[in-house]
Amino acid sequence: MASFPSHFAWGVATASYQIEGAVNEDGRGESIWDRFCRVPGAIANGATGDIACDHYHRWRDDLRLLSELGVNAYRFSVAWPRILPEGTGTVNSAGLDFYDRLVDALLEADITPWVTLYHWDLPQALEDRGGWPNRATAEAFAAYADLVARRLGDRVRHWITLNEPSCSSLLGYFWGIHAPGRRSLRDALRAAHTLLLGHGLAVAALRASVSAAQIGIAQLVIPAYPASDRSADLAAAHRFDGVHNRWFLDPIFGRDYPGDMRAWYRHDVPLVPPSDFDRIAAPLDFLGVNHYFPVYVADDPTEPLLRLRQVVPPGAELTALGWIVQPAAFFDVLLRLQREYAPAALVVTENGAAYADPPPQAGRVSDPARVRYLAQYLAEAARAVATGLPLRGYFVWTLMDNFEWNLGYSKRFGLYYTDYPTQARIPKDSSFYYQAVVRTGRVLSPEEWQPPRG
Ligand code: IFM
Repeated sequence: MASFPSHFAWGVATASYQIEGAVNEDGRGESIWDRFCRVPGAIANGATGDIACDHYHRWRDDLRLLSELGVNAYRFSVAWPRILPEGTGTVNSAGLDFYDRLVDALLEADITPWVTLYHWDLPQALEDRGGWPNRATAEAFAAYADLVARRLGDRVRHWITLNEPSCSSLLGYFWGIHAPGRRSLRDALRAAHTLLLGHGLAVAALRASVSAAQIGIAQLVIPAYPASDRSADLAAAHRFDGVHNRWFLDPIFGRDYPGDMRAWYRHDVPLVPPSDFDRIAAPLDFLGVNHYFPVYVADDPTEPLLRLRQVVPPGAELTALGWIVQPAAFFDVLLRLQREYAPAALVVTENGAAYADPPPQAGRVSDPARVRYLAQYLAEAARAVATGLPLRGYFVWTLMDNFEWNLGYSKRFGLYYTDYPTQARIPKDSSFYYQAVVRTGRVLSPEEWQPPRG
């Protein structure tokens, strides 16, 4: 049985827009997701985050779930439009009060808060001024980070600046399937740069007001394997890696944007002052890794911009999102990050899976596929620890089923089942499994582990 060090951070993760609801309460401003959800056809079944899991009102109950799980860490995000409804300027103190209470209650329950400053809910007012492609948004983000740090920094030591800047820029500004729904490579690359610059400026702001801060960024890492050993496929896989991973990781670790991708993107790469790269590379205490699946990539001359396509190997096991289940790829990611970037520490800030869970029966949900997924991925995390990688924590995505962005409520990732009409949270077997792992600090094989009765 694989084991973890005793000081390991065991947690679950959530994000403001995905769970809070209460979008018009207590002075919260509009976010790009509020606006995007109103675009016909943008979100599955026309869903919105207006109510989501109603966590804004039910957070005390949700904290009880954390205690039930026995986790010692909880990663949540602060909604920028609750704090600064216009993105800059007037502060909405009711917004800060909400997170203030949440932090106090977590500490009382002996759960360490890990605060993400940006998990995709940009104030719409900033999008109206150009959004992330506008360089001024980096300064606005740093000012917001400073504000939150001054309010919570006496109690919160663990900070994550951005969640998955690759998604904010590529899905939001290039493919247009996430808010704000724009489709321009040039804008996406500008957005990526402003996000990274904002990250660097926010790190400086956090260091200035939080003593002994532990600061990181949560990067989505998607390992890309070639679909065949043809050299064109090898190059396509490397290109996918450049688009999704290296473009966002290299500058964080003191490098320029990768040269092969600069050459590929050519005139779409923004011209920026070289000093930006010094700011972006502000030293971090850990690299947050969000990992879910690998991809297999083939060269595709018919695809105009990136000249590649993903293929699914025959017989591959898939989650409800069609994501390939390949636990060994998780170990590869952790090993590679350590070898190529040597971060001070690694923390898995998200890992988990969506499955078509059956409806609850007798107050329980049976989700053997998720139990298996977690067991296999946790075993790889344990292998990373045993190999000597500085892995310091692991957060399951996610506490309870919630608003899965453009997929609305159609996909369930939670350890708890959210019954949206009643807002009941119903434990899935995976919640009991994770509880057992957290309690013992060991990865139990699904075969030897039985869900508790009744
Ligand atoms: O739900 C998302 C989360 O907001 C960011 N990382 C991936 C998760 C699953 O898609």
